[in-house]
Amino acid sequence: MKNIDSYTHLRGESLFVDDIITRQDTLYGLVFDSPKAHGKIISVNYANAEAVEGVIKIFTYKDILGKNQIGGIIADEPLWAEDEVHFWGQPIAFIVAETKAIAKKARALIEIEIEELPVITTAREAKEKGSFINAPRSFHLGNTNEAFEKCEHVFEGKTFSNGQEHLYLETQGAYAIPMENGNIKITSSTQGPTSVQKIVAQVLGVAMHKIEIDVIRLGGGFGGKEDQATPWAVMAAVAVQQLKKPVKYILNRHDDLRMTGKRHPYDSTYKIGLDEHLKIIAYDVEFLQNSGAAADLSPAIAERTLFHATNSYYIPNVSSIVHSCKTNLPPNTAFRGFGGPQGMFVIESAIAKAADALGIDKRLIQEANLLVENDAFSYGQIATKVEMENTWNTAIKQFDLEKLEKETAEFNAANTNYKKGISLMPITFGISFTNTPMNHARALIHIYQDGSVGVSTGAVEMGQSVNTKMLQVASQTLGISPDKVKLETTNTTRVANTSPTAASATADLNGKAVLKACNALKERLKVVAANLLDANIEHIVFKEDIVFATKEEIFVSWEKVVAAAMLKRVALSENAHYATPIIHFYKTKEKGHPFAYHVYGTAITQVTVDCMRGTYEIDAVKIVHDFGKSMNLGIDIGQVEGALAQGIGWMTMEEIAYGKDGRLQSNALSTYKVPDIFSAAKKVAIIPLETQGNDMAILKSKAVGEPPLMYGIGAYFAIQQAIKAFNPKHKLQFHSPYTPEKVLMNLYE
Ligand code: MTE
Ligand code: LUZ
Ligand code: MOS
Repeated sequence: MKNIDSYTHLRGESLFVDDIITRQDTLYGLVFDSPKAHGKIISVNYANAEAVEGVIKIFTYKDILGKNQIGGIIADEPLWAEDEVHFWGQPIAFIVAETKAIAKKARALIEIEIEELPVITTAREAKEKGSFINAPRSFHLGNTNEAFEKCEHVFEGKTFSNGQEHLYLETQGAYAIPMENGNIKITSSTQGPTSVQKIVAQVLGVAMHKIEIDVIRLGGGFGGKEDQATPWAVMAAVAVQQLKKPVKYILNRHDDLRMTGKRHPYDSTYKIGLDEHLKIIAYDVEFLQNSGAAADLSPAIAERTLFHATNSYYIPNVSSIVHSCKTNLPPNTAFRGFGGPQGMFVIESAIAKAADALGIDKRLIQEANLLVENDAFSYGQIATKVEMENTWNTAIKQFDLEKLEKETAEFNAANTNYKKGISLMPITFGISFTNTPMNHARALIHIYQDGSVGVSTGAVEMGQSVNTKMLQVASQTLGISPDKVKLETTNTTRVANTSPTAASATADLNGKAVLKACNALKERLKVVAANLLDANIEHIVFKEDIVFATKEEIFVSWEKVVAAAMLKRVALSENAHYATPIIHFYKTKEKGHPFAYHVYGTAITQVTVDCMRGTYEIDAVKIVHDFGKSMNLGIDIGQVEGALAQGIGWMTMEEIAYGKDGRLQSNALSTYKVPDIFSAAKKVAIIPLETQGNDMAILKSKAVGEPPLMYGIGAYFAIQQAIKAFNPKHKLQFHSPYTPEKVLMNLYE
């Protein structure tokens, strides 16, 4: 089944926030943000801006009737700066005008005087100065101190992985309209409708029920709209509360790039110990997360870094610590993988360093340590239904790694100016929000009296096709054709108290709620059908728009059963709740069973480096991925391909640059390069691993949104291999992204 949005997407008919009908009296908002990264606000002069014809009002923190506070996990972030600014791009005021052009003109006329304070842009510097968001977290397994003593080989090193811009096609934005009695309805481009509702209520000083959030779909989120879609909706709502007129605010690309946070850069230090059989006995790692100027989701992201610090390997002695370092950058935020990729880059670097020092293939160390059944993770969960070796061995066999390696060696022997590299990248990714209480969802299903069905859930469609999956669950469970089912918008008045669409768990959580609701409806309809067909309830089957009494060859149409149910006054609506069973986590011990299950996979990446220029091509990425029993292979393969491209971009070309003054230098698409069709892998082959699937996953079809991003890490190590082939004296560096400039330096140093 195709993505149900593909028809309207291709015709340009799909609706996003900026496409919905605006009321005639709509006003337009625009943020005035800090032109300095850190300082005391001495004065702001709004007089000239206010004098522009068509400017209605300029809002500042003084206009807030509730709390000037939007922090989700920690209350450390004002909506609008008060006396101090902490990052370049921090919102200070909100201009509301008759048109966008007027607001823009007014913004240029605001004068601000800031007494500058020292600016911190790197995590290392923040740590030296003791600037943190919160206390560090650490996980421990076994005893690393004792274990290192016994190791045959011990290696230490440092790594750096840079941030990443989400670059959702649809920029951030919201449209707020006044309803009666001070109620406000907001159409928002958010992954978290409930967070928007909650924070709007808090800032306005009103009850949550006065605020309705509606989400049609997002033009991409990638984590960038899990928390950071909120401020714009709140600002529009503050203006609506006081002006009683609709207010729209859609950020332009420059403003969005400058003001929003990105993937967290990490500075890390590791120590790895191996025995004579290449078994990793001990691993010690310190992560310095560059959190930016406020907590945002950083504490949760830091936690996931620890969960994935050992990637797909069993290591009996682990000691890991993460510091969320407070810097003067925009608060960094969720991004596909949520800290997991940053953790995995370090262990892969440690293994590469060890292999290089020992003069062996990295693959041998990887292979000797792959996770197997009943191995313990450092956080206490015991790995079960492990498919790690299965994906690894299948990839090696199906893609004939031996032949690929032979071809690479032959090519490198025959060419001086071009070198090829090859790498293997295993992934193991935990599915569930690491914060256990977030793992629940609801669905509300209406069967209308003509037999058509409307499905509402807490899931937000952002291109990942979750709506299509929800539709499949409903149509399969009710035994009706897909065109009888409609997916409604995501709305807080229909489905309340939702977790954000995140953690790759949306289809599982919301899908299980849809399944439950449909089964409950079916049970009621079975009684009606049994009555109509004069048959036994146990024999009633719903299939292809017909309700059968099996064995008896007696049947009636779905529509007739629904119509009969209506006459018999049977409830045709159902609201179901699903909460993931089993999972738990004890924060005081840092142990538990946080994940419903893990997703596994292996990627083989082949690259060719042009050793004159430092440029490179990704020749092929060959993947064996554990989809469980995929409910929609077209969609799931699309997710793998997209995540892979995004992961390769993060590792190779996307270079976020801030000046020492904290100003974003890569502030446009001319200075920030994302993968395009020319830099995409020339070939991508994806083999679904054959398994029985997992019952914790919706219809046994495993979560797929984030895990494949980490296949992109393989590109870094394949490029490194090619460099090494050209320059055997090269001292390996673990500093991503591997831009052509860096590759060139590495080839000749
Ligand atoms: N795919 C598209 N096309 N657009 C997106 O914004 N977000 C990713 C992933 N795939 C995203 C995407 C992220 S960060 C997550 S967490 C998951 O989708 C969320 O959706 P799911 O839980 O339904 O997988
Ligand atoms: N968001 C979140 C996430 O709040 N908790 C998580 O564990 C998570 N994991 C991945 C992506 N987003
Ligand atoms: Mo995804 S980073 O969980 O939005």
